[in-house]
Amino acid sequence: MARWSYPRPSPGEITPRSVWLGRRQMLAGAAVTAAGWGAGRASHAYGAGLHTRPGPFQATEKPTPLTDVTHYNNFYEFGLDKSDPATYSAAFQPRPWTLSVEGLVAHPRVWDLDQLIASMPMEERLYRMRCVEAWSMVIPWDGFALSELLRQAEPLGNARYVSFESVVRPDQMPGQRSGLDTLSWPYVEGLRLDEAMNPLTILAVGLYGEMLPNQNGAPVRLVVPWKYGFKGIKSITRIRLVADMPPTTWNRMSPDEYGFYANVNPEVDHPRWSQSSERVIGAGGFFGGGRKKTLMFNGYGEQVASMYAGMDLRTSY
Ligand SMILES: Nc1nc2c(c(=O)[nH]1)N[C@H]1C(S)=C(S)[C@@H](COP(=O)(O)O)O[C@H]1N2
Ligand SMILES: [Mo]
Repeated sequence: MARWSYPRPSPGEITPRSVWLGRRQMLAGAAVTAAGWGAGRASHAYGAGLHTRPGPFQATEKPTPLTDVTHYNNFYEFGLDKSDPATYSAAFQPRPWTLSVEGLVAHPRVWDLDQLIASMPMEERLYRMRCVEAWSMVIPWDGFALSELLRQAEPLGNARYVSFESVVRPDQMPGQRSGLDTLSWPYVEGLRLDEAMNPLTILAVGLYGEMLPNQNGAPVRLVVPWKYGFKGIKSITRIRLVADMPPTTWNRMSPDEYGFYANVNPEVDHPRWSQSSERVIGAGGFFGGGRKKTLMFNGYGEQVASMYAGMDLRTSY
């Protein structure tokens, strides 16, 4: 298991969000615009935004414009089209929120999310994100390492996997109402314990320095940048340490197409399309310029490849 810990910043070291967002805005050029911050903007946002400090693992690519990050989403609880989550998530209430950490741990606990956020070392991490549908974005997430939370819960010796569960609220999530039940609810996902403890794995509670918009998984979602996007389960209510490999939504729905591991791998095609390249959302549109080659482990091999040494990644896809 990874035993990684970064130094906790003293309060004086924490960069006010306005400062680093300013830096990010310079990097992103005109990417951050008021108009881009559209439907679903958190009405409950902290007045001053989220206080984070730049963490390790900053991608060098240009961040995807905020308007694309918040208007091209997969979140089946709000519909199937990429534009549905922005359109239909405004009534979702992400606060108050409890997140339970349970199962094979010495210290199970039901957290009030805001108390958890206040107690965690918050970071901003610019990550490359790659969807199984062969498109990609670069997103400045705000959050904390999942390992910090799991370490506090103290996994027991027989805990080998971590399972995650999304909220079920048909009254606020039109995609969960009968007749529209495209997936079985709740949406569930899982990681091996070492993957969950890897320093790249975070729970995100914001992006671009603001509270997570509803369509991006408010108020808390998983981000695992070397895996296809569907592993990044949104609106999480329950984290459970378990002994056996847990079921995952897309694997359950179509096991031939979506495996448990779901590592980004340009050499293993999806049965219905190639994974060798990706469409870069917000970069040059559909006509050239906006495509690039997909990298093994989404370019994070240095950090994660050793976890899969000796595994046949064609079988364990
Ligand atoms: N609960 C839940 N989580 C989910 C999904 C979903 O439908 N429901 N879609 C997944 C898929 S397929 C992707 S690509 C990412 C998209 O995250 P984004 O919209 O913030 O880019 O969320 C993932 N998490
Ligand atoms: Mo996806």
